[in-house]
Amino acid sequence: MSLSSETIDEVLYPKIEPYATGMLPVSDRHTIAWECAGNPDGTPVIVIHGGPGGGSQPSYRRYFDPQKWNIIQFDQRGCGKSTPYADLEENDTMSLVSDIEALRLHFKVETWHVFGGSWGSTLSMIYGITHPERVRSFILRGIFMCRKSELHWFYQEGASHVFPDAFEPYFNHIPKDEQSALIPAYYKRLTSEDVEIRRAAAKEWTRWEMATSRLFPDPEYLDKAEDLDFAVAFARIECHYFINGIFVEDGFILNHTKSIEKIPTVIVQGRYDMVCPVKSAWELHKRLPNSTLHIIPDAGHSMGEVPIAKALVEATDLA
Ligand code: STX
Repeated sequence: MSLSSETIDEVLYPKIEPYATGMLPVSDRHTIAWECAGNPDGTPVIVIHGGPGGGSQPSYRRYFDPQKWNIIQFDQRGCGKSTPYADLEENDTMSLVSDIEALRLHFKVETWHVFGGSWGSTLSMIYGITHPERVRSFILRGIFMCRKSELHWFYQEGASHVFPDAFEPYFNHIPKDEQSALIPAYYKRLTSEDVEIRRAAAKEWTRWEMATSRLFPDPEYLDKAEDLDFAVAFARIECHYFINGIFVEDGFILNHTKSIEKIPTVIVQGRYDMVCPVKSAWELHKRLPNSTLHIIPDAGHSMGEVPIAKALVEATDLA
């Protein structure tokens, strides 16, 4: 269901296969899966997926003109095809930043465009703050700065006021005496020794996120939570990052916008984004004089929503 008369297939580029894939060892423990698609001599763009723990998807290539772009995708530590799967050791924000640099060096790229939504926007910006000279432009969606206030809004109380029906099973999965702190309660279960406890918690955690990601919930999207192999990595890795405050000080991104303020930035943000409310995009835009903010009036959080997809394709066409 959508307000738009166009379909997602009409606004995105056609499906393409990668022209190269591989695995890059980044530590004694972790190996990162990567894929390149489009034009090997095209303008390089690194695609940074969400979660953390969501993994990159073939559909993400479709936001780029394959003649123009050399599209580089990878799965962050512990998810997608990266190994070891769902592993939380040596899995932190600055390690992911150094993995992105390892990929850049591997592909002999001097500078590239950085494309990311949701947690992908968080990591894109932290990468840019750490290595500003490597970023030609940012194309960001569903801005998430992972502050305590944003985590509280989505995982404790806030989005619950708009989606009380979807919130109920997520909330009731946790016994009463732990309900005042849902992230720690889920963390305990997602890291339990008992695989059934882990899987049951992963399913509720993931369902909550999938049910709230779109203005018009999509049953196909909800099925992601039924895929427990996906859900276990997604929920465990997300919860691990969040309980650790993404391993940086609260407000890190807004405190460091000075280092990225010259980088051309396009922000695409759904007005009715319940996972990452538009306030964060607004605050970021105010701090980045070289940014353009597109608030999409008829969309939520997901890049799979037609009006969001359309705005993202316009941005990559113009970049
Ligand atoms: N997490 C937001 C996020 O980055 C708080 C995200 N939510 N769903 C996703 O990512 C996937 C599309 C990767 C499943």
